[in-house]
Order: sequence, then C-alpha cells, then structure tokens
Amino acid sequence: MKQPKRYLVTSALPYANGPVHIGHLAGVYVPSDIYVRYLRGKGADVISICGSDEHGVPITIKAKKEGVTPQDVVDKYHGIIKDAFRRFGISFDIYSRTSSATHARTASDFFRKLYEQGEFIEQTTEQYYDPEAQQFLADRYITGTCPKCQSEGAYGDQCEKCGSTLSPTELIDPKSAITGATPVLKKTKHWFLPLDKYEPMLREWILKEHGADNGGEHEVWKSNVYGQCKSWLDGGLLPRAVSRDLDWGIPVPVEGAEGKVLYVWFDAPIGYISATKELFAGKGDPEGWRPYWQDEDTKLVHFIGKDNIVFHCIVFPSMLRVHGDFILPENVPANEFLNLENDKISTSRNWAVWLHEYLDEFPGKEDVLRYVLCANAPETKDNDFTWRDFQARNNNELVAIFGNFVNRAFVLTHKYFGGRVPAVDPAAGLTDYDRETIGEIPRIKAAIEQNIENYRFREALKEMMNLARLGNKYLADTEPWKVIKTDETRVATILNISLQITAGLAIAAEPFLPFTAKKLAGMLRLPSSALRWDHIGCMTLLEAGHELGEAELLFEKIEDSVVEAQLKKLEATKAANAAANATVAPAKEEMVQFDDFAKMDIRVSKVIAAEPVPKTKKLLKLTVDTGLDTRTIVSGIAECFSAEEMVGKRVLVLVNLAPRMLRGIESQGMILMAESPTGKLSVVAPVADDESASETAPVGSTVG
Ligand code: B3M
Ligand code: ZN
Repeated sequence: MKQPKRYLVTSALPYANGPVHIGHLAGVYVPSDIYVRYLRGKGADVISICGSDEHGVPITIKAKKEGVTPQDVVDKYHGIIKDAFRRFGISFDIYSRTSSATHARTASDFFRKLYEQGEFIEQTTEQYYDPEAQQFLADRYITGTCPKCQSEGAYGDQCEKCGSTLSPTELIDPKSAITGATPVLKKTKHWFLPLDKYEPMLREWILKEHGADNGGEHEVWKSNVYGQCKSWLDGGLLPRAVSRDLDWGIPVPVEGAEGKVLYVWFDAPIGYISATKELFAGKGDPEGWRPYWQDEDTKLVHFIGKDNIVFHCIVFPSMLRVHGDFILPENVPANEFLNLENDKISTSRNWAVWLHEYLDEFPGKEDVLRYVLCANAPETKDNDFTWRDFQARNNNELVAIFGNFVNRAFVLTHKYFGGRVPAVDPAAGLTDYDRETIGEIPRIKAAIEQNIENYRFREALKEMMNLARLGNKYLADTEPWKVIKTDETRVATILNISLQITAGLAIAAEPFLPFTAKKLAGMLRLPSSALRWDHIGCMTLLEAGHELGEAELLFEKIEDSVVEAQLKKLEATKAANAAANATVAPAKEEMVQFDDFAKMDIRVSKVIAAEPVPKTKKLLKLTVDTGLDTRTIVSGIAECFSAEEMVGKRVLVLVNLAPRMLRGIESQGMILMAESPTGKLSVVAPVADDESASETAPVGSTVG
C-alpha cells in the first residue's frame, strides 16, 4: 500500500487461562513491540493494541479443574499477564480484556449487524453432547484423533500438531474432555458464517493482492502465512458456526438464543476494535478510534502465532468485509513455534519459561531475554530456546560487543577528557578510515529499517548489533589508548566519532533493548528530543564539550551456575511429569510381579439377570452369582451384547475390585472381556455355558 497515514498494530490476545511464556513472547509480543517502538521512533502515528482473551472453553476447563468460577480464572491471569508484559517493557497503548462492557457491546452489535443483513445461515445440526456431564461439547471440550494427521489429542476445533482447523464431528474416536465419556449426538441450533461464499473475495485479496506477483501495490505475505491460506482456499471453505452452547461468553444477541454464546473466535478479534475504542474513550476522544479501523490509509498489521492464521486471515477478514465498516489487515506476519531445550513448550506439562518467573529470577535482565528471543525468533521455521544459548548470546554478544564498546568509549572519555565530549580536531580533519566508518552507519540504519519493515526482526537485530560491532572495531583499530601517548588531538577525534556512534546506538537499540537504550541515553545525557530514529548517523548528536554521565554496566556476564540452576529446574519438571504419567498410565509392557497377580480374585460366575442402564449406550446392569454371593456389576458392554443374550452366560469376574459408582449404581466387580483391535468384545468364559458339560468349572471356581 502507499505510504500509510497511521498504523494500527494488534498482538494476539492471550487466553487468560495461564501465564505468558517465552513461546508467546518470541512468536508475537517481542516482534510486535519492536515494530511499534521502531515506528514511534520514526515519528509515525501508531497504536499498539492487545488484551486478554477471556472467553472460550480453555478458560471454563481451567475453572472446572481448579474448582473456581471462570471469572476467578480470568481475573487472576489477566492480572498476571498484564503485569508481566508491563515489567517486560511491552509497550501496548492499551492492554484491555474481552470481559469489558465495551467489548460485550461491540461484539453484540457486530453480530447483530451481520444477523440483520441476513449474512448467517441458521441451522439445526447434531452436536456432540456429554450424557454424563449433560452438556454440549464445544471445541476444546472434546478431544480425539486428528483426521488429517492421525495424531491423538486433537481438539474439536483444531489439531495443534498439524494446525488443521477441525469440527468436532471430524474427530476420530471422540471423547469428552470433562468426563472422558464417548459423546452422543444431539440436535441444537446455531448460526454459521458462510465462508464458502467469501471464497472468491478471499482468493482475490490474499492470493492476488498479497501473493508474490502482486505488482508491488500491497505487501507480500510471509510464505508460511500465504501457504497456509492457499491450502485452505484450495481445500474449499465451509460455513463455520459462530455460536456455541456454553454458559460462558457473550450471549448471542437475538431471540431464541437462550443458553447460547458467541464463539470465542467470533468475539476475540473484535476485541481489537473494542480495545481501540477504550483507548480513545480514555483520552476523552470517543470517536478517535474510527480512522484507525475505517480509513483506507491506515495500515493494519496483526502479529500472531501460526495456530491463529486461519482466524486472522480467513475468518476475521470475512467478518470485517461483510460488516462493511472496516478495513482489512495489510499484513499478518505470523511466526512459527519456539521449542524449549528441544521439546515442545507445553503449559499442561509445565515445560516452559514463564515470563513472570523469569522477571523475578533475573531482575534487570529484561533485555537479555528480549535479545535472545528476537535473535532466535521462529520467523520461518520452528526454533529452539536453550539456556546455554541464552548464556552464550549474553556473554559473547551483549557483554563482549555492545557492552564492551560503550564501556570503552565512556571510560576513555572520562580518563582523557574529564567526561566531556572532545571536539573533532578541525586542523587534522578525518582520515579515510574515519570516513569509511562513518559511511557505514547510514547503510546499517537502512538495513535495520528494511528488515523491520519486512518483519525480519532477527536480521534487523543483527544489523543493530553491527552498529556496535562497527564501534568496537573502530576502537580496536584506532587504538586510542596507545595514540594518547603521542597525539591527543587524534584521540579527541577518535572518541568524538565513537561517542556519536554510541548515541546512534542508543536510538537504534531502542526497539530491541528498550531498557538498555534508556540507560545508555541517560549515561549520555541525551535529551529525549534527540532520540529520534532519523538521528542515527548524525555526527553532531553530542556537541563538543557536552558532559557525559558516569559509565554504568549495561550487561553483565551470566555464570554457568545460573544456567545450571535453570536446567535443574527443567529436569525437576521432567521428573515430575514422568512420575505423574507413571501413575496415570503404566506402560503396557510393564512387568507385574507374581504377588501382584495373586492379589486378584477372579471367579467363574453366572449372569442371572441383566438390563440396560437407562440413558446410556454402553452400560448394562448385571446381576451375577459369583459362588460367594449375588452381586451387581455395571459393565460397558451394551454395544456388543444385549441384556437378553447375557442372561445365563458364564463369565470370569474380578470379584475383589474396589466398588465404584457408575450412573448412581454401585458396581461390585468387573466382568473380564476380550477386546479385538476393532473394539469387538467377547466373553472370556472358562468353558461352555452348559452346566451339564463335563468340562464345565462350577460357579465359584477360582482362576489363577
Ligand atoms: N486467544 C491465542 C491463542 O490461540 C488466542 C488469540 C486470540 S486473538 C484474537 O493462544
Ligand atoms: Zn492433525
């Protein structure tokens, strides 16, 4: 697009069901913060929008697990996340939340407008329902095997392994995430957004306008983003339900929708709009949000992780377009995933570096993490964070290059010139080498700009470090500590140039290392009016005679013991996970000692009565004679056996299994069944059911 008048930058709204970790930071928040800080430095009109995503199933699941209300969950994590972002220097103009009143109104109005336009398809369909929990199973309430990549544990709305968006009925072998029960289908009415109808528009907008041969009018999207969009479009889009049967969320604002709420992915992106409204309302300019969302000369950029691509490139743009009052994003620079020590980051396995913990454990080292996460950002492929790399990048790059250069320039100026910026000697002028060095600065500046504007933040960071490298090399080559013995005026020139570079560095580093940049600007006593991006390379940023502050340490070495402590912490997590897994599901091949087996009392028994358990598909209530007593057993065999055919059968029963309540009936034992790979059950009977047969073991015989 042409030179935009203003920028609207959004960062994915984190779910308020857990704290933020380094994966979120590297994928979304560090890049978006670099982008907006850079634009502010350029003097651009830019706002940065974020907030907590407080609806959706992940939150209600967390609440259930912790035995608290969903509101308790979001209040807690919204506070933790917001505070951690602030401490980490993520400079949102607003960090709002989707439970706000403004948001409820904005999202309801949005839905109603589309509803009144007749945009939705209203359809009664069969949805999975958990008969035990007596509720519909939306999205993450249901898990199963992914039909696309066959991996287990895919959710009803998405497979995290392959990134496919799914609908619950596509899952193979679905299970309720609440009770583990196999769900049943039940009718319910919902509103669908006819994505198929928008396919031509999306093809034109994404594939033509943002594809590689778009003629330069618009930004070309990253290949990972473009590729995902293309494969969805080529696969054909289907209408998507935008309502859910849940009791947590924004009520569907039309008649006949009791007990239904907006799908979280319908309301959450509208949260960007609501938060922008709140930002301007807070400034006493309630209409001020409009140009950002409605004027074609605004550049809207969504920073997200790769699992959010479909919602930001297909669903939300469709919503915006059919609503009609809004612009579409110019770019959606989604990142891939960051791993931790060669293993997928996982909240449930606690395999993560949590931001709030890092900030507590590494006070004053915000920029080190920002640096490492940017240097390793998963921009084009998944990447790995390791503590050894964290240490190496700190010690070999931040300390040895950036810190060392700044420190030498300061210390030498204090030593030789009483802390005042020495003047370039007008008589001697500049050497060729001086000129060459100075000439490098605009090249580096342009390279940083080019890279940031094309969302290549790793490269941009490297170029910023090249400015520090340039200064470091200049000092090493000109050796002022030697020259001082013979030629003080030459040293004045060398240090003047070096100090102008440190001043440029204070500006160039700001988007990446804001704490360090601020400290450096303070040390240089640069007024904030000087800190403008276009001053990088200006060789009079510091006037001769200007008094510098004291040199402070910008970075310090990270010792092995610090890294080892972090690795130990991860080891402990691994051990805890292994222990937890062992108690939940012992490996099938695990050996059982004879004593363990001998504890089991298995007896030949006879079924004397059987009936189905009402409102279930699988359960039969059996009355069995074990030879010891007559007892009740509830057995999940109804899909393979009718009640009638069970009566009279001889079966093996584990009689000393601890009793268990199933559907309000106490089950006192377990019938042993053989299960084929396809799930077909057969009775494991000692022999024929015919009591007169000679080989029949009488009821009550023990097995072992
Ligand atoms: N809450 C983030 C996630 O998938 C999701 C983003 C919403 S952005 C509108 O973790
Ligand atoms: Zn999959």
